[in-house]
Amino acid sequence: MSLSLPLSTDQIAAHNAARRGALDDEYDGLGRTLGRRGVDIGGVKARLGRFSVATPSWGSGVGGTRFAKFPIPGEPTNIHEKLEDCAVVQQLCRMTPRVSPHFPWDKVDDYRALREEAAALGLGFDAVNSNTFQDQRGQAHSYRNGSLASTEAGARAQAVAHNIDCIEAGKALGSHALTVWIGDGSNFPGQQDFNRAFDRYLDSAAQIYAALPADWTMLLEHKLYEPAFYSTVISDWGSSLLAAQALGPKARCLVDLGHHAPNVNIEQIVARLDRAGKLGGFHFNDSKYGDDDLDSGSVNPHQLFLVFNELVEAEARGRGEFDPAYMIDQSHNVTDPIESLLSSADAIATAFAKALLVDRAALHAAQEANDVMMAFQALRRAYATDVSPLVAMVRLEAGGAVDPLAAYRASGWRMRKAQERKPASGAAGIV
Ligand SMILES: [Mn+2]
Repeated sequence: MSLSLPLSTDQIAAHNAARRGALDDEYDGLGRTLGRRGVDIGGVKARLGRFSVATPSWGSGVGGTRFAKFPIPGEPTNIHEKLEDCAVVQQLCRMTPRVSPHFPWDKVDDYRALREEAAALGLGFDAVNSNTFQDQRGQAHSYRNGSLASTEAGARAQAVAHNIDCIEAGKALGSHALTVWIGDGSNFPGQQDFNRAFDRYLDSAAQIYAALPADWTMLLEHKLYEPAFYSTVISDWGSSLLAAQALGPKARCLVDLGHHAPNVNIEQIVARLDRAGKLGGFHFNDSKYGDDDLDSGSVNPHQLFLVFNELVEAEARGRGEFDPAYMIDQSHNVTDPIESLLSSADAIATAFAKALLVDRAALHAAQEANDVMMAFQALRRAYATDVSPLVAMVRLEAGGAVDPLAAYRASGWRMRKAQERKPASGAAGIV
């Protein structure tokens, strides 16, 4: 299969050549700083170079709020154009080699052909996502009263069948995970029996679980509220963990950073789920008030760092095979989605790089000695380090751009696509 990357490699090479001298200088300076702390920058660079995060197919389109969506010229309107844009992101940052598709939005007739199309763009596929939170044209049963947890047997069976269809599509795409999020819940006290709804969910989820191939993971995504505003069936990590434990070893919990009550200690949830052997994956985004789906690290980069600090701890603890599915899950309402994905990939890599710099021995010794200030300083010193030359060097060595946003703007990609692609609709829709 010959690669057909979307952007000119000559243009990226020229972009990098103009920045190489300054980057080498800054990288060497950081290397000396870290060397004085006993940290080998080459080792950190190698570890960071193995890190990757999936992009969501829907994240390449302009999102919307419940009020409106404002499309931009040249935005993608189908899975083929979405793949092209995800390939632009990957070509520039070299950290997002897989796309996570969402069905039925990304439905095609021939998934093997789609897999080849993606491979030619330098992409593979990550977890497949089902959608039983909205009705599709022509379906027999409505999800108005819920899907996997509905009181209506027909709606439950239809939702189970859709998830099994997603697994089948995923097999052809080379995926190894199914992410299940349901909007089921209630808007009024008394509307729904909490436990009977949970039991119906477990019964439906078990039927999906039974259809999973041996090497697949079923990722259960919880969310506190919305669209149900009084109770949600899989509302928090506790319900998610109970469900994952009931279903079996292939079921794990997925943590979306925006799906918690305000001020919840998400990094502690990460540690607990890892301890239970049920940490399955992440949806990265950021928020100020609720499930805002803002760009990763844009509001609270320190929280992102603390989450990665727990992930590095978890990997070091080595509880079995540690390989969480990382994905960006954002809604880009007021930016060019490619720019937001590039900025987010950079923020995620930055948080991970800083977490790799934590002096674990000093941290653990301070914790054991109850030396509160030095334990805190072990984290603070890592967080305060400017790792941007390291992150840029990893990108450069992988074939990406030193400054992805500048290279993207110079490419004129969106303007070219505005000439070629048909306009997107302005229909609103939270995803
Ligand atoms: Mn999510």
